[in-house]
Amino acid sequence: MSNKWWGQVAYQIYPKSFCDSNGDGIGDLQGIISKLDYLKDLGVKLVWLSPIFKSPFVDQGYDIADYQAIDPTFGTMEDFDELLAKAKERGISIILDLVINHCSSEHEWFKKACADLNSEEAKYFYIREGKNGCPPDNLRSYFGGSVWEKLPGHENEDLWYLHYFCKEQPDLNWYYEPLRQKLYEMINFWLEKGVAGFRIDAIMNIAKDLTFPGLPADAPDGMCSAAKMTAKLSDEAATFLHEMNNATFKKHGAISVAEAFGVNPESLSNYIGKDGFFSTIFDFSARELNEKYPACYRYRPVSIAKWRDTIFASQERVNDIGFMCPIIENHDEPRGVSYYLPRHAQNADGAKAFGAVNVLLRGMPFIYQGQEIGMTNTRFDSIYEFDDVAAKDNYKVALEAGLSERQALDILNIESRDNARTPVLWSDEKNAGFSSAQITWLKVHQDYKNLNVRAQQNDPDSTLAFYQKLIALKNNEPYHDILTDGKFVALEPQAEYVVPFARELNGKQIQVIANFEDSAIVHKVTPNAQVVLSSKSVEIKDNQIIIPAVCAVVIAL
Ligand code: TEU
Ligand code: CA
Repeated sequence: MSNKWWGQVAYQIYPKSFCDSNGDGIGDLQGIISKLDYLKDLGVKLVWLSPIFKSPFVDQGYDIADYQAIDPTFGTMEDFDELLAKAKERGISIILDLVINHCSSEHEWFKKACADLNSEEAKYFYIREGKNGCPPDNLRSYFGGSVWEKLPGHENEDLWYLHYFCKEQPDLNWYYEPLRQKLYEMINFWLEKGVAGFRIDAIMNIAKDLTFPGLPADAPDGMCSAAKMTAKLSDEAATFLHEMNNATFKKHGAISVAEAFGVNPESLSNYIGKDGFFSTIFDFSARELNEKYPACYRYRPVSIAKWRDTIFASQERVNDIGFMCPIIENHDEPRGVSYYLPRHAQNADGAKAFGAVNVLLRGMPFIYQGQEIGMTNTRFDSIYEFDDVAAKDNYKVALEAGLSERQALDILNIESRDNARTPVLWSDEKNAGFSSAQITWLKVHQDYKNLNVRAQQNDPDSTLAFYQKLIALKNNEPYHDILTDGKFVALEPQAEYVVPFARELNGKQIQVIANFEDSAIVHKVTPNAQVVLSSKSVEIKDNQIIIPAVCAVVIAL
């Protein structure tokens, strides 16, 4: 049995919403420890924890105030060590979230920089003179407004600092080598503690044009999205990424999974090839279809047919280069079943069929917490129920663009990151068994009475049971090798909403046919075909399978 990381299935935990052990309404490390057997039974071998470090939580922990301290909200370093050890006992490796494009404005580095412009720490940030009282350039933050903010303590001077995300997330100056060494020391601290590696946050943004020229405006506000500058500089980060890999991950044989938006396709082999900067990157090609900048109210729905064509092109491009991580959702995206599937498939049947695609595509799939039970978008009835800094900005921009409050709220219900951040649904008890608190930090999904882990754990036909079978198929013989190393081959869709592909190795084939149509399709097979797994009952008759509406079939040839 290969121990190749891409032969595994991974899982993302958003700690604030996973499980609350002490009744404060917020998830924590002891809550995760209490669910390790659940994760073992699911069959996942690698778990990514979204940030658990000291933070003021302006961007839900992606604003780190101390890279080597656990935030008390989540527990203590002893809790973390216990989690690491108990996960290891269950064959589960832990990777942490490496947020190094920026830190928190509460970090001591930034406080020292503001207190003394001649300090060493002042060189860790981008502090620049304005232009006659205006920001140095016209870039717009990912969270709205200028990427420049007046430097605290110097408000009556024309001094600004750079933040590609919110103003409480000052960008770190990667062009200052001592800062990079500080970051590498921190990375090695965690690797020496026994974490298996990292998911690397927003890493393409570390490349900057130090002349800060700005870009032509992409909206009436006269600004241009910072994402466009990052895309323009996408090959600039290479030197830093190569240096970081050699100074940290490579030395420890660690796995590194980068959140790399906008990688230049010609440079992909530098990122995920044999000697790539990273072990792998997430496949965001479907997410990137929806150019949400400068505002999410301009989103365009992405059909499962468009999703298929985009992901298939990405799979074919990567076949001979390396491996990526297929996802259908994460903590930054709405639930995949709600976002990509036609309305008649936004249910358990659709969740199972989409799961078959996610888990069996080539690469290391990440399942996002709650995806395995078929969680869909949560219904938010007021802007005050949203928590996300991006949601609040998108709402403001939508109203400024002339949309009504109802229209803006409807779009946030489709697009907001909060859709993925509501508590995991463990049972039909209060707060869906997530917490014993009076209220939870974010509202609980409206369907928790029927849609929850406990209701599915004893149901062999549940979404959860189907995910366990899918993951077991990949984890075990006889299909582990073909599902690990098998080439991706796109098959001809029998209809618009069909996602058909194969994995090929040494003359053998595993076919995955996911039918998201609202009617059955016919799939022709060769005489030696055998149905390995199916989300609804099917049979092979006269060398063909009638695949019912909203059903996925896995066939061995
Ligand atoms: O996201 C980086 C990022 O560029 C996209 O996720 C996008 O900008 C964001 O979703 C806004 O819509 C990473 C983290 O995944 C995200 O949660 C953080 O907010 C962000 O970096 C800043 O650390
Ligand atoms: Ca708690």
